Amino acid sequence: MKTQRLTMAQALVAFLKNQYVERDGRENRFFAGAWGIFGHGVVAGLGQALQQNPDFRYYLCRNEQAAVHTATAFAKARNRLAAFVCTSSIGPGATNMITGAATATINRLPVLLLPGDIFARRNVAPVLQQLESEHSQDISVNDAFRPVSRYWDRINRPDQLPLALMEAMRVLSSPAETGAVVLALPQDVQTEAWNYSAELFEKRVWHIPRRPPEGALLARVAEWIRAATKPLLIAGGGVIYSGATEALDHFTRRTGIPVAETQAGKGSLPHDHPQNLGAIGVTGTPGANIVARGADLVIAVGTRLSDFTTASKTAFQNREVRFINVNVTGMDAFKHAGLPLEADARVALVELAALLEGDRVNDEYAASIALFKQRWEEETDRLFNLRHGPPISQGEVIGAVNRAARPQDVVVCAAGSLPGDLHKLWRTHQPGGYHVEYGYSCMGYEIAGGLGVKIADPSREVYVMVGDGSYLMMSSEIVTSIQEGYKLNIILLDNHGFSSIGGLSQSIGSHGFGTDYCYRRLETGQLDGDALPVDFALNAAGLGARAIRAVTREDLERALEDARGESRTTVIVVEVDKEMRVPGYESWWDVAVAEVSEMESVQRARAQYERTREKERDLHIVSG
Ligand SMILES: Cc1ncc(C[n+]2csc(CCOP(=O)(O)OP(=O)(O)O)c2C)c(N)n1
Ligand SMILES: [Mg+2]
Repeated sequence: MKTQRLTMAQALVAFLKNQYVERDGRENRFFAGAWGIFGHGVVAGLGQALQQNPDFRYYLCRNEQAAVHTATAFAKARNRLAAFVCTSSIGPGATNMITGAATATINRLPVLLLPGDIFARRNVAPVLQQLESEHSQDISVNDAFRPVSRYWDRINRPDQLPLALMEAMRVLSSPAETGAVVLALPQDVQTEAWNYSAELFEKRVWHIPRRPPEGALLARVAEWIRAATKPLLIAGGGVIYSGATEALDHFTRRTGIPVAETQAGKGSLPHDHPQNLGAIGVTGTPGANIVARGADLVIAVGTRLSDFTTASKTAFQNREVRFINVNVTGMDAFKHAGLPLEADARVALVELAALLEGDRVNDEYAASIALFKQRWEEETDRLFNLRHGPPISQGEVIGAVNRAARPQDVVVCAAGSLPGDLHKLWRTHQPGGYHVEYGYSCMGYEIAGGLGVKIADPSREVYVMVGDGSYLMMSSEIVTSIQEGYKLNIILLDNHGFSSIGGLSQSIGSHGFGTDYCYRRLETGQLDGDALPVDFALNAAGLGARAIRAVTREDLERALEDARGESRTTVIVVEVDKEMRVPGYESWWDVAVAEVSEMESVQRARAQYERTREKERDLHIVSG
């Protein structure tokens, strides 16, 4: 057998360089390189291996969590057909990646994490940053990755590597199983040499399957659709990842079945598509939510059916409603006691469209959809042109950014009040044009994620919309965007705290307690003093970005134009009125209110809460 004598870390990099994926006959290299921050746990092993493999690019980030977000956003923007590796030292560098791992796994996005780990040899323990345990030597902080990863392993001997790598690739390339994959690498083992079989380093192409639907089940699905009078299709992220957007367009035009989009599914159809009712659920449009309420059939395609989509299981009130779940993941296919059509979204939609030839929704239903769409256009225009303030309204800022962006450009967001407002208002033109991480809704994803989106396709302008809270949590990757020459347009909406959780706090009777960025006042002992004087423009300029302050809508429009002509990351800081919110429409979110309290406002909120909760439906089993 031909062998090659390499350190475990060198073998790992040599392997990663040669992994390819192929779908529909199109092939590409799977890993685009490695992100990381070196420390003693990785510098002599993986760090050395990366140095001698310059064709596997190493990217230095500012924060390990951010690097995982960048990698995750990259994979999302590439429809999971490419990914990054993220590495860290042992200890804090590793645990910094845990939040990123959870974000990737919850969003079903591939990322390979290679945290350094404590010595397998053990004789020098405890090493710097080692978590000691009284009951085992076989524990390190990297065990904390186990629940947030889809595959987890620790390479305690160099010869364990090949098997682990095959398992890692199996999971990363699987549409059904993908998420964060963690290979914990003890720092001594990384540097140990082994005679690896040369076969390990040959080019390997992983086929991405398009699972076809089972024939009998597909016929039943078609039967259910034909029998329905008020069907609604929910498009989730799976539609986009599977490249099923054209198939969806064809299916809905042919059948007239309206489509509602989840956060991950937004952009499945252009906003002005005749069957696109827009966002569904807690952050949905009136049309999508009213249609959902009365629907007798819900065809959920590529969606996890999270509480934001189902309005905490209050969205579907028709007593006869049934679910068909088209999904590659069994867990999702079986939700809501639905008919589980475990299949690739594109194949399923193409085959269904053929089976439903000639079958269309009735004229009355079609007319109601057109009317909902027209009214929603009017409502969006109203919110885009409020002419409130200054400080101007968040809806008006979204309108200005939406108008400034070209059809192929991308908006990126993750947490705060922006995702809900964007879900409702953003007019998406092309798949991938709307990139909002709302599985984990992780504050700090925005700028780091925007960088990943930009790397995935530098021809698209990236508009990162970020609240002051998220910006303060993680703006570090502005520096990385400048280092790498990837330009971001960052629009920072400053409302001096949390509009989102502040509003939620008011709705549960707590008056926004603890959600404003204000000085603590001696008189009250509370954070209810003047607003803190954070100068975001100065901060962004200090990190190397071009910074522009905007007060009025006209300022903002000019700034967006300036930013377009810029070659480096530009941060536009605009103050928005926290209380001038985009309303909710025909929906509800279950956030449990205190059952007993001395506060009357809380008691009132609780009474209201108990009434609304009665609408929750656990399962949708229809007898017969
Ligand atoms: C890491 C993390 N911590 C806490 C939360 C809970 N949370 C959701 S939105 C939010 C406030 C975000 O503030 P900002 O970015 O200013 O947006 P705004 O609510 O003002 O629109 C918080 C604390 C979260 N989603 N992520
Ligand atoms: Mg804010």
